[in-house]
Amino acid sequence: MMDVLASDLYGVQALRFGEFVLKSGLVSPVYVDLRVIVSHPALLKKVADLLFETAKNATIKYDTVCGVPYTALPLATIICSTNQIPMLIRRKEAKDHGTKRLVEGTINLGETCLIIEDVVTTGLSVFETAKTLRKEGLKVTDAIVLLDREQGGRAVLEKHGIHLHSVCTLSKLLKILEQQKKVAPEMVARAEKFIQENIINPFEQDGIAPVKRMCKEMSFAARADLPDIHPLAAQLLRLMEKKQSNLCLSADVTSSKELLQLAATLGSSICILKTHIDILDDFTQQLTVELRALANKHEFFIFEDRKFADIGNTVKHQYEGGVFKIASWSDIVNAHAVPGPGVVKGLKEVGHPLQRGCLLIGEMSSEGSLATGDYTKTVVKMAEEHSDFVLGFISGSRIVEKPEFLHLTPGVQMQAGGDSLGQKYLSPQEVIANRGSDIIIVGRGILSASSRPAEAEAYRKVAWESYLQRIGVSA
Ligand code: S5P
Repeated sequence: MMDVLASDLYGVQALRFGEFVLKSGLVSPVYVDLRVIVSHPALLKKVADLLFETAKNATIKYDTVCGVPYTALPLATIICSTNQIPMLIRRKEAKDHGTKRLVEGTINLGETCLIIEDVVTTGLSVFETAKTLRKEGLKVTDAIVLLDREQGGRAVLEKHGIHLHSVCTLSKLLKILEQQKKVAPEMVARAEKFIQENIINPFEQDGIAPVKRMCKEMSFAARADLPDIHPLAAQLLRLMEKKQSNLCLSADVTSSKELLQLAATLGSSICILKTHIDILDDFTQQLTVELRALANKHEFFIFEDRKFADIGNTVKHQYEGGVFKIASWSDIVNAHAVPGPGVVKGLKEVGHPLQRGCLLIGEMSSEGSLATGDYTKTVVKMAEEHSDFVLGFISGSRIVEKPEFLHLTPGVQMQAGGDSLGQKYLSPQEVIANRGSDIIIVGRGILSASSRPAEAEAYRKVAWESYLQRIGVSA
């Protein structure tokens, strides 16, 4: 499907290669102009259908649709007319007299409007459309775009409460065109370099910096070979490739028997088994021996989700001793950065000699989490300073473009939504393909299924396919 789209867009010169002077004065090797598709009705319809499908797959709930003027207007029209959805039109012209409306169509206060856009670079046009719609009393939570140029728009929109869902990214289109031998590899490399080096932030004065992309999408196997990778991360990445699994099971059960049963029956589908050892009613050291044996047999890592958050000296004891003796059986632990670097130093004293690894909590999946913005940036800095022990993050999306670090994302279920205690869920596709995380962490999504092994396989498959899609390999 993407292959056809890429060659169609190339065929109508929506993508051109050479030397183009942009408005900013920069000389770009690639030029994207999707306005031309209005002259190609079959392609226009195809693009509209793809946008609608993307919204459907992301299970977004909305009442109306609004296209960002101008190219997305006909796209929104086709979507609304084909699927019988009410449409809104945002006026782009400045209001020249008091009565002129900024949004045309029936506005029902509190309804949700989905934004449609052809291409997102900085995110500014989508943001302005959302601002206008919100001023009119509408909710805007999501935007669908055909092409994400990956130059900062996604992060900017996220900051403003808008999830961006893209049909395709520019780097992926470039890869496909290279495979199709339509564009020379040197030109693709130049275009990719240009994208990566030119993140544009229209909100600079607001201090909202988008995530800067500094690396190409690499496979897990290639990342395992990076010279500075944590040895445990390298082992895990290789195991993920071998088992074709980027699924971590959150085994949140209260009996040892059930925990061991989960490890035995789901072990072959997962790369990590995550425990909350302190919720067990019947913990014994024998359990950890049996768990380790199952981890060796089925080849998965054990991650005790202890979320250490105290001064270095205390966490050292909590990690090494007490009833649980976590360091003796858990490959990976995690920690909050809130106490400062001492927490990592304390854990490292115990874990480093045992070749263990630690994940820092950069973001949380729960409603109202305080781990955002500058806090998250500080967490990244702390990880970089202790990369001999910290192998990655718990986060909702990729928070740093260093392929040595792993990103694990909790709050995942097939259907987006949440629970009554503030947990928020995103789909595996969204987390891996769009948000650039590496591993999904799934608990109740699997535990509450009638067949846990079948459900675990379903999650494994969709998360793995999303990873393949991200690195440009069709599943
Ligand atoms: O931000 C977070 C971090 C973690 S580790 N949000 C989370 O939900 N978790 C953990 O992931 C949480 O403690 C639980 O064990 C698991 C999610 O479980 P689920 O049943 O909601 O999938």
